[in-house]
Amino acid sequence: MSLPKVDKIWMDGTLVDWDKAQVHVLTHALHYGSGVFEGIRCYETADGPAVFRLTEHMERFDRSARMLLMELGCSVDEMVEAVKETVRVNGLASCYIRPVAFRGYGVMGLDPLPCPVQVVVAVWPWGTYLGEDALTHGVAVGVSSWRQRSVNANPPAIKATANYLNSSLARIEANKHGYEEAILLNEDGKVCEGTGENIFIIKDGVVCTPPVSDGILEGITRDSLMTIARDLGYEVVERSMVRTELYTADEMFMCGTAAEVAPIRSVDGRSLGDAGPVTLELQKAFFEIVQGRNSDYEDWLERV
Ligand code: PPE
Repeated sequence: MSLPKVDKIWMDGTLVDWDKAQVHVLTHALHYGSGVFEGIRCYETADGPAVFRLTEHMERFDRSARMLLMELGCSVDEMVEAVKETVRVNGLASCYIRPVAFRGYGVMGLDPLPCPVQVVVAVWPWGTYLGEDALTHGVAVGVSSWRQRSVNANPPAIKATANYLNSSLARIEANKHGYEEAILLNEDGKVCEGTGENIFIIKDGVVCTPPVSDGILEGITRDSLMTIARDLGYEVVERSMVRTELYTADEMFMCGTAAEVAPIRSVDGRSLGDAGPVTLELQKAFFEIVQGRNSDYEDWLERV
C-alpha cells in the first residue's frame, strides 16, 4: 500500500506540510522502537466526518505512554483537539488517523528517559485493510509459528511500536503461506489475536473472545462489538481458547480499527464456510453505528 499524501501533518503542536514532517536518522525510536501509537478511523456520516471513539483511543494512547514513562506534554483533551484539527485541515470526509509519540533525537543508548518526546498526528485515506473482498468474502488465516509476546515481555497491552516486530514476522509468514492474516497463540497455546486485530468465535450462539489476561491488546473495536452483541441479546464471554476451537467454531471474525469487522473463511486450510449470520449481523450493526445511522450509539461518534 503506498501512502496517499494529504496536505498537513500535526507535529509537536504545529501543522506542517506532509513532505516536511521529518525526523533525524539518529531518532531514538528508529533504533530502539521507543514509541507508542494509535489507529483511529474517521467515517463519513450524514452530519459530516465523525471520529469513532476518539476519546477512548486517546486515553489508551495516554496509558501506553504512561506505561513507558513517556511524557506527552499534552492532555487527552488536547490530543483529541489535535486529531480533530488535523482531520479538519486536510478536508477529508473519512480517513485513518495515526497518532504516534516517540523518543526523538538527542541521546543514544537504551535508557530512553533522557530523550525528548515527539508527538505526531497523521491522517490519510485508507480503504479496506485485509484486501478488497475481506469484508464480504472473508479472510483465510493461518496459525503462526511465531508466538504472541508474553505479558512479561513487550507486553501486548501497551500499543508500542516495538511490539509490531513480532506482528510483522507473523504477517510475513502468513502471506508467504498464502493466508491473508495470522493468528498468534501465546506460549501456553492459548489463542490471542491477529497481527493487528482481535478475534472472536461464535459457538452454539455464544460470542467468545480471548481475555486480556492471555496477552492481547484491549481493542476498542473488540469492546464495541462486545457491547453491540450484548445489546442484540447475545451471550458474550471472554475466555481462553485453544487452536482446535478455531477449527470447530461455527463462525469466526477478526476486528480492529483498520480491519473493521472481517469474517474468517478458513483457518489453516480448514474451511468455515461463508460469513455466518451472527458475524453478518454484528458487521452490519457496526457499520450502521460508525456511519452515524444508529442514534443509540451517537456517544461513540466525535464530530470534527
Ligand atoms: N490487536 C492488535 C495487535 C492491534 O494492533 C490492533 C489494532 C487491535 C488488536 C485492535 O484494536 P482496536 O483498533 O482498538 O480495535 N491495530 C491497529 C494497527 C494496524 C496497522 O496495521 O498498523 C489498527 O487497527 O489501527
